[in-house]
Amino acid sequence: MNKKISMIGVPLDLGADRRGVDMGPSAIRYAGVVKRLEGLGYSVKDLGDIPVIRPENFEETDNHKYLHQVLEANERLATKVALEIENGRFPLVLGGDHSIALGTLAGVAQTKKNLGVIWFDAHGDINTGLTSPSGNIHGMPLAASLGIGHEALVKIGGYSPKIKPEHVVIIGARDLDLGERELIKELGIKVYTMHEIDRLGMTRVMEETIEYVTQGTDGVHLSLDLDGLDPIYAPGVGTPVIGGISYREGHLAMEILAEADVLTSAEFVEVNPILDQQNATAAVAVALMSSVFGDKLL
Ligand code: NNH
Ligand code: MN
Ligand code: MN
Ligand code: MN
Repeated sequence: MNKKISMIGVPLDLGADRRGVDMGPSAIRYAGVVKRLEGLGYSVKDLGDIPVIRPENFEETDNHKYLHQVLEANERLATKVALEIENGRFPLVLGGDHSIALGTLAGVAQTKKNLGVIWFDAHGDINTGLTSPSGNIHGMPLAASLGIGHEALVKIGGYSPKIKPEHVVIIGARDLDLGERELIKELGIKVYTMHEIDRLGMTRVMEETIEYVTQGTDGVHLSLDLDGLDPIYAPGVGTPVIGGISYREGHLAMEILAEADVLTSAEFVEVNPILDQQNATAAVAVALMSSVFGDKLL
């Protein structure tokens, strides 16, 4: 693994239309992310937060809430991520709601034309304005990154698509909207729902996932939504879904990923400390990061 990490916070909650997740980057820093990664031998440069413009009033464009603000923050994020990669550093992005994957992927895929993506989430985030039940853009970043959806979202960073369906794996899904199920089937995207995780076990799921996302790819991005974990372990998320990945299964997944040594970028999103006690979910995020960056436990 690249030993030079550039950490970028994105205090955006407009993609989830819910206050509190904008404090995710602070909560994760407060939980001690820098010390933890330095303790593992990394040099961590904290680049601070991307500025987010907060509108005075509610805004919506064709079933996309706060489209302009989400676009603006993600354009800035894309530029920053691309620059850090150019400088030979590993981008670690802290959310913020999951719409920030738009900017992260737009930055990463500028140099990685065949990027593998592991989407760890209770949800598919593969809605468009036409299928979204909420109009929340955090439910759309996977579709837009594949080149599907609102023109402006699809074109973040000035190009499209960022990724290809055959390079994506979704892990932990248990709340997929109707339009998402249809698109997943149409595109043939590989999904390990909770059913497959129960059935196969996390070890096999991760071994297959790693094999899959490294076929014909030039890098692997981890997009980890904390709501992939069960709300017992990660209660501080805006859209908790019962029946999720356990604390140890989550760690096992990260440890297997660390061992495979394939990641080239990562983001941890949807931490909402307002909905939390004792900053528990940010602490879980930091613990998972520690595992994925190679903490051996012994
Ligand atoms: N699928 C729902 C929607 O699009 C919920 C998305 N919420 C998330 N996604 N937290 O990860 O509105
Ligand atoms: Mn998500
Ligand atoms: Mn989710
Ligand atoms: Mn739903």
